[in-house]
Amino acid sequence: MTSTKKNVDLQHDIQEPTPGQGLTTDFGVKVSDTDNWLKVADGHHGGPSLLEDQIAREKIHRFDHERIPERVVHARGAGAHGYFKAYGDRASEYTTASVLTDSSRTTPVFMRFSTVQGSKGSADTVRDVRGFAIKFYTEEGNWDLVGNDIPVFFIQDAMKFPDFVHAVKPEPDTDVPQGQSAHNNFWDFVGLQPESAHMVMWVMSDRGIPRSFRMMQGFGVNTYTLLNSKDERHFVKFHFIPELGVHSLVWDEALKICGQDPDFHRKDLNEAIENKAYPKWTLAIQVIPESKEHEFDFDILDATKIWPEELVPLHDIGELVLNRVVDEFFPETEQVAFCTSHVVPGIGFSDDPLLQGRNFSYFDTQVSRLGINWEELPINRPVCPVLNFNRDGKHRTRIVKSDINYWPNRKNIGHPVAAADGGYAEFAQRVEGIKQRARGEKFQEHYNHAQLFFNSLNDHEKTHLRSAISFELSHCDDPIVYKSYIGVLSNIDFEFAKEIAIKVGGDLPDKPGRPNHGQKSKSLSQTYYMPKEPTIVSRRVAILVADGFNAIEMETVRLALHSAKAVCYVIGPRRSRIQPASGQNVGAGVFADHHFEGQRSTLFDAIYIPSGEEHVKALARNGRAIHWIREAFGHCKPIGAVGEGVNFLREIVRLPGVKLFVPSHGDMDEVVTSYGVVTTGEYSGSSAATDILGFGP
Ligand code: HDE
Repeated sequence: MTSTKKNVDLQHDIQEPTPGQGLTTDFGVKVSDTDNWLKVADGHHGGPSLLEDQIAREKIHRFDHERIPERVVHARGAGAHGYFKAYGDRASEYTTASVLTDSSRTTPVFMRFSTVQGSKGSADTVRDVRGFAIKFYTEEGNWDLVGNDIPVFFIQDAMKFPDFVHAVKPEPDTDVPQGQSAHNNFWDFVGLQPESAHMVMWVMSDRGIPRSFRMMQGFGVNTYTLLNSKDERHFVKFHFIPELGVHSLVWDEALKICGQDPDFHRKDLNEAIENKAYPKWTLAIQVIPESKEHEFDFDILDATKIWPEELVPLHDIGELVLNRVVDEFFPETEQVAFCTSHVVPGIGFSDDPLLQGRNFSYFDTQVSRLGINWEELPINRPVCPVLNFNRDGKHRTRIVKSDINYWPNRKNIGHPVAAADGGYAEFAQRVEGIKQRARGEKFQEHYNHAQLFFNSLNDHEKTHLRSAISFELSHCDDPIVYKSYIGVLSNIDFEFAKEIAIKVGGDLPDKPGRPNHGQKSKSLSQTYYMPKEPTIVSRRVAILVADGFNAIEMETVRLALHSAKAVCYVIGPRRSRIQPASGQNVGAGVFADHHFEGQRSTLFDAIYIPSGEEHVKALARNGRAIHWIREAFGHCKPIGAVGEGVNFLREIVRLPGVKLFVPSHGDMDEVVTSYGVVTTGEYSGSSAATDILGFGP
């Protein structure tokens, strides 16, 4: 692990209790009894409790005040530490920000992923946008890039944010639903706000149910600006591309994992870091020189639009790596606080009306969550010197030894620094106009990019999109709501709108709204982001065994999986030793990590069934083991089997219309007899295993 300046800085605040170390009160006095309140012994019940007991009172007081308000949005989250490193000085043509241009630096980062709708205790795998917030602790101060895993947003103007959030959050009368946008108020709002059409398509696509935080793209979403040493300004969009590719769950899996392991994404992040499979992203930028600001048929400051890569290419400028899990959730992940307004010299804002509102909102919300001195908290404080005359306020911790707390002063302490010496300088932007409540002309167009996104999806992505929207609209019981949304959809794609109308019982639109322009952009389908080399690094493989399995073969396969950096778990009928096939050394048995009921196939990426006659007979008698395999097959996961394992696999996935798919090995029988088999529930529309087995799409 790289020891960054922030890791060193946090060392001062990290306390590591040693075994046998005794308890104290908050004021440092040793505690001799933390289990019994001080009482007047009456010989019967222990007697009345005394208010005098300052030790018990302190314990209860502290407990009573443990909670702080959860974030009004993005309440559910997980965080990790890491670093950012620029690739050479590729970005110096655009910016003076050393964090982006100085490859000799390792800039510490803290990153928090989140869901938007649900409260702090909601499940990880709900359909939602994921937050992708990064705090860069640069030498020039903190830079917070508070992004999402989707490149656009629901609204164009910050003034609509409270309406949007009220509409998507649980309804005010019942406080229902939790961790879901599948309800009347959300679809009512977005049906009446066509500016959200593009974003709704993204959230309903596979992007709304990522397999892992580590397999999501990240986007700054808003348009920022970069300022170079010649005082030239470029508009910029930030993109993070995951090394492992962009991958999603299927909806049936996501729904089940909500119950089977609501912390799936949090655990996945920690598991990967602890196994040293450090999550990694390439930072790429899209830049538009100021002179070209108006050359596009969309407004480049409109956060409901993307900048298609065909028009504005990406430049890779650095990499972001997460390599340390948090030591304690509350002081780090809960108290970390981001502000879009926190930028460093060389990075600036644009007139993007969403960004302008965000720049007000984040500081404000931190004051309500954490108090005015929130930037002094260890996780939030910069690694560079901080000096100013902001003083006092609740929970002030910094002590400044000086008789001066104002500017100007006779000692010249705290003087502003000129831009040439690293002071933050705003770009000298010429502004003139009429004060009015209005949006630009190109902000009025809402469907071109929604169509572009829809057209760019491949067939299975469209199938998933169709079933996601149908699921959500089926949860709306007010017909006005789903009828109105079908109207929005018919402006995106008429045929698609008709299919949804049939599914959810809405009125069929009689004529297309807007004709579909038919254009595509290749980078909008997530399959575009497959890693260059296929990899199973950090993928979870379940090895299903029962007594009598072939342990020697299993260990060979397990070793191979390990060396390819997959994470293997043995699943058996009980969480204890599982005996190997007769004739094999009993010591060669294996201790199961879980039993069949304790974990489900949904929590794994692949399954392997070793050979062994007795073991396969036992699996065949176990309904849950059969379900494991059928479910994994239905979710199109790779299933490897050898010897008797293959026959078993064949038996239980032999279904009318379902083909066993054997990647690259050709004829199955030949493969089966010589090597074993790897198969997946091939996805091919209505005859797919997913449909027949009832596990999707
Ligand atoms: Fe946020 N948003 N947001 N948001 N947002 C918050 O700040 C807000 C928007 C995003 O892990 C809040 O600290 C307004 C876009 C993330 O701590 C709050 C508007 C994007 C996080 C707030 C937006 C985001 C937040 C709540 C419209 C993607 C979690 C708690 C103008 C680029 C950060 C907090 C974390 C959190 C306001 C729109 C992403 C209330 C007013 C667009 C990832 O300040």
